Amino acid sequence: SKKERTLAMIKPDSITKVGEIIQKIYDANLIVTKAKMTKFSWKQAADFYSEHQSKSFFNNLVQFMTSGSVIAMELMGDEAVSVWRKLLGPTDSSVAQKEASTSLRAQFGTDGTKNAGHGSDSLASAARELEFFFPSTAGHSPSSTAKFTDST
Ligand code: YYY
Ligand code: MG
Repeated sequence: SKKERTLAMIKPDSITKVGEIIQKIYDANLIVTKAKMTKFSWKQAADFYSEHQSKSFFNNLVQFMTSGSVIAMELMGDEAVSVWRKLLGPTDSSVAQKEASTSLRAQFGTDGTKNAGHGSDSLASAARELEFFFPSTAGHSPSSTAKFTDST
């Protein structure tokens, strides 16, 4: 198995569960190597989910993602991308709640939109999404890379 990095996010509905979620991450042999608590603007949430901009659920999704704070984390470990998505469970929390094995979306999510967390779906997505929250500055001017710099 190979060491990977992935972007995990605790969504606004589960922000108070951060302790339990970090414990599950640790129990799954992943470590949190970066973390940031922040709040999406409408534009930032729409940019983050731009692959879904043509979907019927897009406005509901952006509405939910801007409804409170989120915690973005870089996770590292063997097969981090798939291990974290497995911890999350099925996208729709009501489906997750019907599965035999428990998952974060089963425990903390509500429905197909309010579903507790996000996980990158591939190494390419992970690279893009990690850069979104934790921009590297090497070889770039800060203004062109700081996509998620707090305004305060
Ligand atoms: O990667 P994952 O989060 O499991 O699902 P996606 O298909 O990428 O959808 C992203 C996000 O959009 C999902 O976590 C909730 C929301 N969503 C929704 O509100 N309604 C749907 N029918 C499908 C997805
Ligand atoms: Mg996805």
